[in-house]
Amino acid sequence: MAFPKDFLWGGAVAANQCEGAYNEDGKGIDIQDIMPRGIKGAPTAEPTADNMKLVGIDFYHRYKEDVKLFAEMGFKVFRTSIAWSRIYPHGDDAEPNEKGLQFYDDLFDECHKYGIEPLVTISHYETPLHLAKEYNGWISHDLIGFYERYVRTIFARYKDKVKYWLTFNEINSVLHAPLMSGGIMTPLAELSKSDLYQACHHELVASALATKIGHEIDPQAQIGCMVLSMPTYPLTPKPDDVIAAMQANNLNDFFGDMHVRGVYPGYMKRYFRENGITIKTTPEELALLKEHTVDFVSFSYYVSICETADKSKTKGEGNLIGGVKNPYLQESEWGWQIDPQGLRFVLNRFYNRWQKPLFIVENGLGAKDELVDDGKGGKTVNDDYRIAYLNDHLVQVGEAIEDGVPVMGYTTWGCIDLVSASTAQLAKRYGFIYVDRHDDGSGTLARYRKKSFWWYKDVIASNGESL
Ligand code: BGP
Repeated sequence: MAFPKDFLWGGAVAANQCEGAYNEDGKGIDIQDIMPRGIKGAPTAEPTADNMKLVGIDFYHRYKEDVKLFAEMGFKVFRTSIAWSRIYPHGDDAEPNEKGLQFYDDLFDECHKYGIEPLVTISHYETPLHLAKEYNGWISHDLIGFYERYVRTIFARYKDKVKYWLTFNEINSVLHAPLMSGGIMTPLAELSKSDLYQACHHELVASALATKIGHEIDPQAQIGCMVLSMPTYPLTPKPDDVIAAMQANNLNDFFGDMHVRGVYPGYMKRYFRENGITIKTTPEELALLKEHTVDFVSFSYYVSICETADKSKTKGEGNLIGGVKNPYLQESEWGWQIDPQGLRFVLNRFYNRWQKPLFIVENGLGAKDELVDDGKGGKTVNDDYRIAYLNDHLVQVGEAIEDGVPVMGYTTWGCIDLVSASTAQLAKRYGFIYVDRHDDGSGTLARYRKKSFWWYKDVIASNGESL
């Protein structure tokens, strides 16, 4: 497998899913602190003890041990997010919280100690709760100004420590999970498409603004967008199905189109027209979008789906966006269909469409793991299923590179076990490192290397030759 010499191998997490310490050192409450059931359950009025994210895996206090383990695997890059509410506890505060800023200084220093480059998501489903309650999240135009203040602070503070930035995690997910993704308190069923696309417009403008500000503060900064990739196949070769799949792909690729080309595409104007969607934009915002496009496109990839014009077909599960099931694919314990070749397909498609370097910043298998004796006096997880999943996907990344696609790097999702976003459970594990913590609140929080830990170490050491 011909991976480039400077390929960025690593792993990814998000602050809210691993840090814990939800109210320490001046952190404000964010929307994850009131979502104990993930995207499927109603939010609570206050943080409740059954919310696994309040403690997470205690990364806030144990990051040194964890970064050391990442270094042992040979990580070149570590993706995490900055929790907005550690920096601006309410989101609209006049001054940032120094203790929150210091935490990320220390974390990034720890990464650099081992030659690990941080890859930072500016906003990963972590809108400060106050912005959700007072402004209804990204529905409000005011959020652009609060986000601007936040990004100015972090770009200025970390410009010598962070080279790679992502503006919004899975920006397209606001259409499907408005509270989690956009801090929008109005339930999805009560939101009009105009509301949702207005929120998208605000995030897209904020993203362009972040790209502008980031480049002004540090001309060397590499700033990317992050989209939830959802390659959609026609269920049959029937032309009606092919067009249905094309339309589904367009609606998803709209977010990448906006970040790369900076203009509302014709297919989107038609979609707005035919669905009675109206949004407010200003000439200044449209100019900003056009002028400040991204340096690279990053994306998550877990599943592909099918689309058909036949509305009687039932939909399966997927990360946030379900789709019609593909009869040729197996699925995970959570019903997510497994399609390694879909990753080669989407890499080719995105590159052909955007001609930008691509970064796979999430891919992995959520599974129930069993901690067993390793026969040497310690404990491990024999996660051959995870190794098979990741190996098959990386082989397809290698194929895409052979196809001529410039791939900057690959960070597996949840390189250490963490709290799942959709289910809010720890039982759905992704890591190379097992964390002894369970959904009933028990566990010592001790860390154990899984079999996949050694496998990934070999992959990185051989730059993909071992695949
Ligand atoms: C993506 C999110 C992540 C992550 C991942 C896996 O949609 O960006 O935050 O959690 O999906 O999903 P889950 O945790 O629901 O298995």
